[in-house]
Amino acid sequence: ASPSRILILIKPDGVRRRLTGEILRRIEAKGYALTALKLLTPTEEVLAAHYVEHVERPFYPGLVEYMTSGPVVAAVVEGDRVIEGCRSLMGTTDPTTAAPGTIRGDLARDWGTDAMENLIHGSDCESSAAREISIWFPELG
Ligand code: YYY
Ligand code: MG
Repeated sequence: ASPSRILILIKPDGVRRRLTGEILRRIEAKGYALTALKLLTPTEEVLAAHYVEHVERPFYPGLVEYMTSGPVVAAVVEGDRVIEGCRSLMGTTDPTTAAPGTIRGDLARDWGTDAMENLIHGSDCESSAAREISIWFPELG
């Protein structure tokens, strides 16, 4: 298969807890390539575009507070079936029950905050990857 791309975010808890290197190490160790990388604190406008499917959900205000609480690392990662591969590396959304061996399962837990602090975002399909890459890396367009 031809290589595909995914938008990865290391969320503010990951940067704050000095897990950026560990998370990128796991992605690179799997054989995927970083093709773009930056550190920034997201605006509410960027998050509303990124989480367009969630803006009306009850957890959205807490999600915005969490995601704007500090810098995130945004990356474009490339490789064969990289979306399936990275989603598998990440583990399920809820860090408490994410499988051991996954990024969320090994490194995250429920901290009792309003937001689900689960360390990492990865696009869930090719169309959302393309949409999210254009939001976080407009200069690549
Ligand atoms: O793709 P993924 O991050 O695993 O989960 P999504 O269902 O797309 O939700 C995005 C984001 O929203 C999730 O990482 C945490 C937060 N969230 C939440 O706080 N509470 C929920 N019930 C569902 C999602
Ligand atoms: Mg998602």
